[in-house]
Amino acid sequence: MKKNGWIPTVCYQCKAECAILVRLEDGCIKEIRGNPKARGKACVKGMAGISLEYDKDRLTRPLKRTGKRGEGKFEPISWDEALNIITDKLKSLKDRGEAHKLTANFFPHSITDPKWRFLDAYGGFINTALPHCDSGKIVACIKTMGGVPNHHIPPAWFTVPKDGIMIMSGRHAFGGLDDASAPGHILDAKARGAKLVVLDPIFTADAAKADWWIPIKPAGDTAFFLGMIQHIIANDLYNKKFIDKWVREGDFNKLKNYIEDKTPEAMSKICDVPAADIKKLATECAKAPSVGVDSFKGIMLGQALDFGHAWTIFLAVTGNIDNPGGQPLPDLTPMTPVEPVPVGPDLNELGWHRTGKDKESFSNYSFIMEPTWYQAQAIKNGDLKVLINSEANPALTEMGHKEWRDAVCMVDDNDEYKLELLVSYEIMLSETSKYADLVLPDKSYFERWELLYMPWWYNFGKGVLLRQPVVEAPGKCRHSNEIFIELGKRLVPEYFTFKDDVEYYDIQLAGLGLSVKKLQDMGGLWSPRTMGFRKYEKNGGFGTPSGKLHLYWEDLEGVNQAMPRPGLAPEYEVNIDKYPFILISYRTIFHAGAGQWTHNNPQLRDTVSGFFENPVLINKSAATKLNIKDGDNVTMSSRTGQIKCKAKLTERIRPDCVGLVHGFGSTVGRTATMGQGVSDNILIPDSGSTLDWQDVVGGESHVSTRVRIEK
Ligand SMILES: Nc1nc2c(c(=O)[nH]1)N[C@H]1C(S)=C(S)[C@@H](COP(=O)(O)OP(=O)(O)OC[C@H]3O[C@@H](n4cnc5c(=O)[nH]c(N)nc54)[C@H](O)[C@@H]3O)O[C@H]1N2
Ligand SMILES: Nc1nc2c(c(=O)[nH]1)N[C@H]1C(S)=C(S)[C@@H](COP(=O)(O)OP(=O)(O)OC[C@H]3O[C@@H](n4cnc5c(=O)[nH]c(N)nc54)[C@H](O)[C@@H]3O)O[C@H]1N2
Ligand code: SF4
Ligand SMILES: [Mo]
Repeated sequence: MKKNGWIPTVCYQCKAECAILVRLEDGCIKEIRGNPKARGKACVKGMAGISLEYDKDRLTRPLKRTGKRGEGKFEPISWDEALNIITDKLKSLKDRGEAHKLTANFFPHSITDPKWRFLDAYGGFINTALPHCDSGKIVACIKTMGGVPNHHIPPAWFTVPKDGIMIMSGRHAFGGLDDASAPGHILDAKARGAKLVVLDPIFTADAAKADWWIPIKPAGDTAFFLGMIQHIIANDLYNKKFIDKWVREGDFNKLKNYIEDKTPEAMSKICDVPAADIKKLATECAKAPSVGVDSFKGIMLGQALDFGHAWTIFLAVTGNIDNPGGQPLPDLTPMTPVEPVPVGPDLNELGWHRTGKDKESFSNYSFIMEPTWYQAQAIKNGDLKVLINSEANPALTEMGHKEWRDAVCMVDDNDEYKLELLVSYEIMLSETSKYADLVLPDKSYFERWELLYMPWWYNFGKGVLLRQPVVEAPGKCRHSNEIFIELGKRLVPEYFTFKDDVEYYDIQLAGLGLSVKKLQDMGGLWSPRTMGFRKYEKNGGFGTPSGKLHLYWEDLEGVNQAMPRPGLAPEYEVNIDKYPFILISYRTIFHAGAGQWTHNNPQLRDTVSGFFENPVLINKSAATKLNIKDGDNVTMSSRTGQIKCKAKLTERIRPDCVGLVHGFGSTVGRTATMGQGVSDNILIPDSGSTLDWQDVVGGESHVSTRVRIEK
């Protein structure tokens, strides 16, 4: 390991995973910046990674619970003892024919992440954070364009031509970074003569840079896009050549019939944007050389799947699929399979851990991985027996976290926990680890090997990035991948014949003529550096069954979703008098998720240069009516909970909305508990216990909930 100089690796202060350079002095990290070779930039969190690495709260040895779940009392144990406990439990689970009752929460850094391999080989169930973000778009991408399941492929803003249009619809790209270089690319495109349009109930940093801010009503985005599509079709502004060649026969006519009455005037009533504005943007988009639409969390409460559908139709009628400045389709890096390739369990047969009255209708959606909050239901039902948590914080991160906490503490008639084993892999203790039977100390992203080759690496199209150790791990930390490989060797050895993680990656890289060592020598990055636009032309069509775009989803006729529905989510239509405001939770550039990592970071939690607390944003006119002044203490209640916080009056939010930064409220960690702030998730209802309708719209209500504010 080098002791001095700049080393290329990959940041993991948030899920964007940007390419960075780390400067070492005598083996100590002194500076972090973006890796220019990968067009990388480091944001404020990325640069503050030094404080994470040397945090006094870092875990350094395995811990075993001594008190009750939730008390957070532990004693140190050896790795051997910890691994024996896990192996014994997993052996007995498999012997009972219940291997699929193991779930692992983790963030897959690649689709053949060793953790995922273990789950497939053992027969367990993966649960990732991914569906929270944009499952509506993922499913739509598969259904309409036959795209590969993909977390998020933002338009490649660095390819936007002059006069191209960039639309942010429920996307806060300057705060919820998907790549720290994206804001710079957006501004560069603007400087080239492209236009930025932001649809957001809050005047965000993006809105401040925009040519046009449209303060849309929350969940109005589907209606807004349908209004634009109607205008484009009714006025013959659509891309006829593209549609004739690439849309499945009959679909465009079905769309034409369906869209006839979705006029900008009609849609305006739903989304609260003047019809003239809908028409203006529609006309501009039809004429522009390219239009890219980025949307993410903001569309998740509205009928997320309906929005995703409207989004793909809009791209199709304007001819903006897989073109520069439009929506790229993924291009998978051809990694070599590691034989024998394990086949995961058939969850349709064994049963997803879905519960509730809409369990059956979920099969319609072909691809939505189970969000964390369903774990609570699965534990109650006896469908989840062992949970291994890593790189996630379900006790805090989600609405429904209270149900999750109750469920993991639930006992059966013999006074045994219904969830038989809960293991949490951590860098530092978290809200979740307080409930764990075993807490395992992970290596930080500065201390471990990892191969990243998912197709959404925004900056260079397909490629491979290497995360490599730049410093030694403290104490007895071991990376979760090493441990899952070890568990694999113990439980399903036929799939784990390679020596370790590095040898596993070497096999995967062989087909590209690479190895970990070679990649290291090349500066940690391999990429042909092409986005590979209009791949459907070369590949003879799209990945759909017909090879054409499917605008009409006949398989969802039964649930009335063959075409996107413009209506607002049911949550908006009830309890308006009692809860007059819509709560919007959003991100700040200083913090990531509800994780310990940034909230416990003194640089990011600093009162002057960081983000210390999360007051509720209220529009001045609305606050005046309630006699609330700037800085007043207020209570905010929803039908599921109540919080107390400070009020911050501003003009920068719609008067019918209030805003709260997501991710606060941790009760562990020296710095995390010093700062102030409240968790938005106390207020947000979850579908497991409160919102019956959510399963059938494919959305999740992180973004907005009805609330009341009182002084
Ligand atoms: N700094 C930071 N960066 C992150 C993360 C982080 O935690 N911190 N997390 C990463 C992850 S996992 C994700 S999923 C992404 C999320 O990235 P984003 O989705 O861009 O993040 P949010 O800030 O939650 O953005 C939601 C935006 O939508 C707006 N909004 C809310 N409701 C509506 C609506 O109905 N319509 C419209 N048009 N707008 C609406 C909000 O005001 C807010 O500006 O960020 C990633 N990057
Ligand atoms: N109200 C509301 N709720 C939301 C959202 C929202 O916008 N509003 N956003 C949702 C979204 S899009 C997502 S993706 C989820 C994310 O939710 P989670 O997937 O739970 O992610 P985080 O909250 O960031 O928690 C990550 C955890 O991993 C730990 N960690 C960090 N680095 C490492 C590491 O190297 N190894 C290990 N073992 N652990 C590590 C952190 O300390 C932290 O405890 O939250 C969802 N919840
Ligand atoms: S956006 Fe910032 S914190 Fe997230 S990976 Fe990139 S540099 Fe790191
Ligand atoms: Mo996310």
